[in-house]
Formats: sequence, structure tokens, C-alpha cells
Amino acid sequence: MPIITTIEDLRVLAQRRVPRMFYDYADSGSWTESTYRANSSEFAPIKFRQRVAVDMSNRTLASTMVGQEVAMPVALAPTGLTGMQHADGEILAARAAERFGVPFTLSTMSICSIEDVAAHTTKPFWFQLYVMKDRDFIARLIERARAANCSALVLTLDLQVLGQRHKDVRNGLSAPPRLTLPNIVNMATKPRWCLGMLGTKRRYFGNIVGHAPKVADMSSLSSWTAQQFDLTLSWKDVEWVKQRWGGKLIIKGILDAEDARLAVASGADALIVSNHGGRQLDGAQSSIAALPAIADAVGSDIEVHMDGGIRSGQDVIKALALGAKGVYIGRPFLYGLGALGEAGVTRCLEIIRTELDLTMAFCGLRDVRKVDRSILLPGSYPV
Ligand code: HOC
Repeated sequence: MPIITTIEDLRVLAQRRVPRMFYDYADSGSWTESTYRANSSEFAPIKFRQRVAVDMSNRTLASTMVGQEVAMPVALAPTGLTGMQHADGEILAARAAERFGVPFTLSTMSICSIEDVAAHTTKPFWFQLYVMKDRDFIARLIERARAANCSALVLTLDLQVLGQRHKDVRNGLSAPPRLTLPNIVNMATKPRWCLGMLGTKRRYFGNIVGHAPKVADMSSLSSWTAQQFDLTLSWKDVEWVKQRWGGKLIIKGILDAEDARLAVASGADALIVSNHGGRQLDGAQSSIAALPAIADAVGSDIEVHMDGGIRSGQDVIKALALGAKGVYIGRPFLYGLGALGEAGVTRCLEIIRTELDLTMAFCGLRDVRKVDRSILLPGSYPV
């Protein structure tokens, strides 16, 4: 068993174990991938203020996200095709998150269905929703999330059209995988993954099966999006979803202060500063750069969360310091899943927790809820 002490260790192992078309799907961005790269690289220049001789005993990472208790303010992000990183991936990740005490968010575009995940977990998880043209289908998904006891709905607003992802097109991405010669040759080098997939029946989009034609390749995935997703989406639809759902609503995909104010007006409980992991509008601002202005614009009117580029607990605490009440990790847990299944997701969460806790101590704090800009070196962070 290789020694795993960082998220990068998990990434390297996942890359070795997951077929290229699915590894690349997770670990890539759109167009030139400049926003994808900026999401993580723009954490580096942000510097901490190290403090000494302050009481650092009895530290706590416990907090809340949309009023729900969390063991640390970190949630698993909704990620498409998670069950292609590892057989039954969504179930395994949800179970790891549940045991750890952090929220798991199931994507509409998951392989395991809402019901699959509910049947294998004991605590409520969160469900992520897209607005498609067929409102009856959306209403049914909302009902299914309610019936599964989901405790928050994450409504994604930044994927009405699909960003161009060149690697997916080149790899001939499809789910289930298209058995071209290069794909078969590549898969032959991933025996664990293949055995897992042979042992499960969950190999297709569990939430939309029956509603969507089979996705033959990435170009049909983007034409499917163009066919199904509603290009006229407006804040009125957000209100419709809110009314229909009636529970905690989190708006995902906010990068602009004006949109953040509209999210407040829509009555949502939280917004997520996000550029969809650099997978949509390449050339958009990194999430960490966009965060402070959005947090300042909305004040305490709405809970501000963020995702994008987090690769360590140190990145988590920087995001908290710049105004996030909670942070989502996507690729880090996918690396864990691809590397070691459920144990890998747990390892990912342990790594993030240890890094977050130790960094908080170095900054002279004992309670994660007290983290604010004062732990950062003035001039080193975006405003
Ligand atoms: C057919 C629609 O969040 C991603 C995912 C989901 C993509 C949905 C595609 O790849 O960014």
C-alpha cells in the first residue's frame, strides 16, 4: 500500500487506477483550462500571519452549514459521473461523508440514483439540481429528493450550456465507456476498476435513466445538454424551485456581486461562489479571487460558500478567512475514490481535517467559527 499523506498522493494513485477517459473527465477544465488552473494556483500567494504563545488547546472544527451541524465546514461537492471513478462511487462517497460528519451532495448527473444512495446511508444527504426544459421532470426529481429525506437542495445555475472540454472529446468519453481499441487497451491496465464495474449494475445515469437517450459520446452529451437544459432560465425559475422544494436551498455558480445580490433576493439560504471547477467559462475569475467581493456585497444576508481549487486544509482555512462559511471539495474526494474507494474518500477527509486543524493552531485560533481575515497577511489576499 503506497504511503498517502497528501491529496496529491491520492491524485497520483487515482490516475494510475482509473481509466483515462474518466480520470481526465474529472481532472480537467474547459478550453485552455486557465480558470481550472487559476482556481488552485491563486491560493498560493495568500499568506498566513503566524502567531505564537497563544492558547491552542481544545481546538474545534465543528460548525454549521445552512443550519446543519458539520464536523468541519467542508462538504463533498456534486460531481457528475462519480460512479465512473469507482464502481458505486456515489454510495461509497456518501457513506464516507456520513461517517465523517460532513455533507455529501449527489449530482443530478450521478451514476447511482437518489434512491440508491438513500438505501445505503442512514443520514440525510444533499441533492444537486439543474433546471431543464421539462418542468414535470424537475418537479419529479424534487419529489424524489424529498422522499429520500435530502436535507438541502443545491441548484446549479452555471450549466445551461456546456463548456467545451477538449480532452473528453478526444477520449471519446461516454457512460458506459465506448469500447474502442484505445479504450480497451487502456482499461486492460486498470484491473481493479474493471472488476468493480463488472460487479455492479450501476453504470448509467441513475437519476435521468428513462428520461434521456443513452449518451453515446461527449458530443452527444453536449447535444443532450443543449436539447434538455432550459436556456431561458431566470430568477423566476429559482423562486419556482424554492417554492416547490420548501426546504434549504443553496444556489451554485455565483461569481458576480450583482448575481449574489439577486440570489439574496431569491430567498435562497446560501450561495456557492463557483465557476464549476473551471469546467464552464474558461477565462472567468478564480473562485478564491471572486469570494471576498461577493462576501462583502452580501454581508450576513445569505450564507456564502465556495468551491474550486481546494487541494488542502490550508486552502479551506484561506477560503473561510475570506468570507466562506463552508467550502466544497470535488476533485480531492474523487481522487480518493479512484485511488482507494470508500477508504480513499475517508483518507481525503482526514488529510483535509489535519491540515485545517494544524494551520488554525499556527494562526493562534481554537475555534474554526472564529476564522476571519485577521489570520491573513494584509496585502497578500484579493479584496
Ligand atoms: C449532460 C449534462 O457537473 C460536469 C458535471 C455535469 C455535467 C452535466 C452534463 O461535468 O461539469
